[in-house]
Amino acid sequence: MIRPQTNAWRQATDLSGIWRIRFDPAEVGETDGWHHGIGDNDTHLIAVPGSWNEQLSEAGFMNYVGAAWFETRIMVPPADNDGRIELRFASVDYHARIWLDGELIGESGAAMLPFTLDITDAAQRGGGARLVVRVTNILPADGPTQGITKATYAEERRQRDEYLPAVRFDFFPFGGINRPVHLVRRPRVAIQSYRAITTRRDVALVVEAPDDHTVLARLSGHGAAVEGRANVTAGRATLVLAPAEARCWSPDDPALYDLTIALIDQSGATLDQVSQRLGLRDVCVTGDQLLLNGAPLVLKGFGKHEDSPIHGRGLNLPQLIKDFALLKWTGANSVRTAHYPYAEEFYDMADEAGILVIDEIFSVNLDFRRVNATVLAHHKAAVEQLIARDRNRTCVIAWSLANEPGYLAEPEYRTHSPDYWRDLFAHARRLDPTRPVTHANVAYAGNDDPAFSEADIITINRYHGWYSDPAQLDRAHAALVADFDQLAAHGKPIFVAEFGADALAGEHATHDQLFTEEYQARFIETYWRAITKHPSVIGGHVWNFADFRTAQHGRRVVHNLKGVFTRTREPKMAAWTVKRLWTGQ
Ligand code: GCB
Repeated sequence: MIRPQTNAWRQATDLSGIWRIRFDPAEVGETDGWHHGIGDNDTHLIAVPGSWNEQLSEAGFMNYVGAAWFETRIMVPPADNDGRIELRFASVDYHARIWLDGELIGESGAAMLPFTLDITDAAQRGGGARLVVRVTNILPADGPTQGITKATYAEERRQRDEYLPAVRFDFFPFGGINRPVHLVRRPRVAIQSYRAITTRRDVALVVEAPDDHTVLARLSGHGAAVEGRANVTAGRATLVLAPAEARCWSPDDPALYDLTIALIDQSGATLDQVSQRLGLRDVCVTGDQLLLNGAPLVLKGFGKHEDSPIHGRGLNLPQLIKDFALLKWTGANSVRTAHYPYAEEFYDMADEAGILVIDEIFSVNLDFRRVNATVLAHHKAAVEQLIARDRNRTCVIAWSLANEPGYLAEPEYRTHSPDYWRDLFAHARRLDPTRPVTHANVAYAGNDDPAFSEADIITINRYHGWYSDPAQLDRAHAALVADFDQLAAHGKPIFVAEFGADALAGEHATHDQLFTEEYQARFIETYWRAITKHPSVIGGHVWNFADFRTAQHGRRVVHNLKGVFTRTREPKMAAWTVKRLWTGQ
């Protein structure tokens, strides 16, 4: 998959701006012909990208889960025989159907992932066109994150109608066009895709393009410029670029090179060119260690969310810059994209800043009473799309295929999941043999979680001292060490992907008291002591980087308050604690 980019051969026009939206709770839009235009009644202005919830809370849409129709006008460039025109949506949450001048041009349920529609033949060239997108934030029951319906409430051990909106996860189901939309013009004869596999010394490229052309690739930076050339046969060209004195990429020295790949015809003319920034590094698991460039890693960092005031889950570039500054300030070297693929700009920043990324698919709390072949097929498709999008990312060091499956400790998890994991992990490894694959285990699924036998890293989320043994840190420490000792029998690296305590900024106590800043700080320090002492544990991620909005229910005070920063990014005491633990200052 090639990202929208602008150069002499490709043009990407960002369609971000103020669009119009019309909500459709009764789902009459299609029969009433809204795809020809959403009309003037009951419409609102809305920023794209952005979630509708907080933008339009005064109009009553804070908790809206359902269909909504977006409309804008686009300018389609004049016809040219050498070009294709595409619309590229970086993510529409969670499902989209798209019409151009009343004609259906496509749909996608790829939640939190991009999709592209070729509109070369559909669009009237050289004029304005009406773009209408029907979005719904209802999750289907058979996706890798299963949606919830009234019908399934009864089966849940928890009363899901305690939640507004009803969700099966602990974050807010923000709806909307949450990432940019681009109108892309690319050459008709073009580079289709490429794979860049790096070591510490070189990059091996596999470029997919039409036969009888030549691929010319160039890697430059840090005083080096190397070129390679290969002919395309059977749809691919392969070559290796090796700078004479390669400089490795790492969190301490995130040295990136500029990679450009050009497609040349037999007369020597350049038909297409794509580029990206790329670092030279390798990553692997050996015994119970995770190695970056041959040296054992200690992962220090956070689970995050894409969440900010007013934007919701919508791309918020100033906050992205701020978040990376705060990550560096704490001394973090890594992040897990809990619990879904993030915007591509996040990975740009991680590549530049030297933040290692555990890239997670959108699969939360998979309930194995309702897992079937269709769920598995959708899960595999999502893994495929994630890897297609992010496989050339230097920062991505591992794939996480699920967060907390078997969360209800349902007996079906033991019986049905082994085959499911075998199939899913093998699928991910086939698509990318170069990175470790893991999943985040919940305590209810046990230290003998069936997924562990497939995983390269034993990843766990633990809340001893919070959801169990509240305010008892000695017991929490003992329980965590007992987990580590049991898990070490797998003979693989152990990683604590979540540990944390809620703190309401400004709440204090001299004794251990839940929800105080002191307790959150002491909780993190206690866990960190155990994490750094155990030889098989390769690090931990505090849950969470910042407070984030959740559905409303009795156990959350507006937000999940486990952030070491507030939702508006002020530090709590715990932020200073992690800074001291991770930087020694
Ligand atoms: C978890 C989940 C995460 C929740 C967190 C919590 O285990 O993976 O999504 O937000 O616990 O705070 O309860």
